[in-house]
Amino acid sequence: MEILIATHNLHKKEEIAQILGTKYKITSLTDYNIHDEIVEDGDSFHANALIKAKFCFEKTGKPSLGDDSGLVVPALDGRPGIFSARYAGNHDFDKNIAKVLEEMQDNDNREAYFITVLCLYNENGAEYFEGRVYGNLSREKSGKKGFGYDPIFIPKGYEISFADMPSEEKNAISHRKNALDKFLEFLEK
Ligand code: ITT
Repeated sequence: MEILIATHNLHKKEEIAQILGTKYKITSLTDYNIHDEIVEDGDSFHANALIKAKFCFEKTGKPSLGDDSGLVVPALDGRPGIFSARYAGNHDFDKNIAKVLEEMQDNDNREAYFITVLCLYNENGAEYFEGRVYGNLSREKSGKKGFGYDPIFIPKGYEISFADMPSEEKNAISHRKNALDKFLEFLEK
């Protein structure tokens, strides 16, 4: 069975493929030669996941899965949140991470979580699945694996960042894994 992911982010596609395993064929917008920029101007993760999934369904006619994710830092009133991809520079993760670390430099409350909201969109409308992983922000970057804010996020119960872990380890506990488990439960019902 094919699952079309409404994303241009190949890291996300790879993670989803690794989490779902070989039972599903995972495709994304690139496989359909769709390169349009999707304007994510929703005011929540749910709204943006819907925008992506609906766009993709309307373009391809195939059931589509949007993934809107981000890093939420309670000590920063929830930022970067829905602005995670463009907090300091558009998809510039050196700048985005530097901004978070700078804003947090005098803060000892380093709690943070990653969230993924998935939206499945097809002729029956939208279904949502949410996953989170809690942890703490480090004081400096560590690790080269993963993507985005992974080098500064240390999940609860660990001493290393997501970017220091083999992908199998991140993908066994991540926000994306937790959301995909709910999606699979729905699919297999
Ligand atoms: P699409 O919209 O095309 O799916 P995107 O990268 O713009 O790709 P988002 O809008 O969901 O994706 O942006 C969320 C940003 O949050 C993303 O650019 C990442 O840098 C960051 N992010 C999302 N998931 C992450 C993860 O698992 N680890 C680290 N950072 C993550």
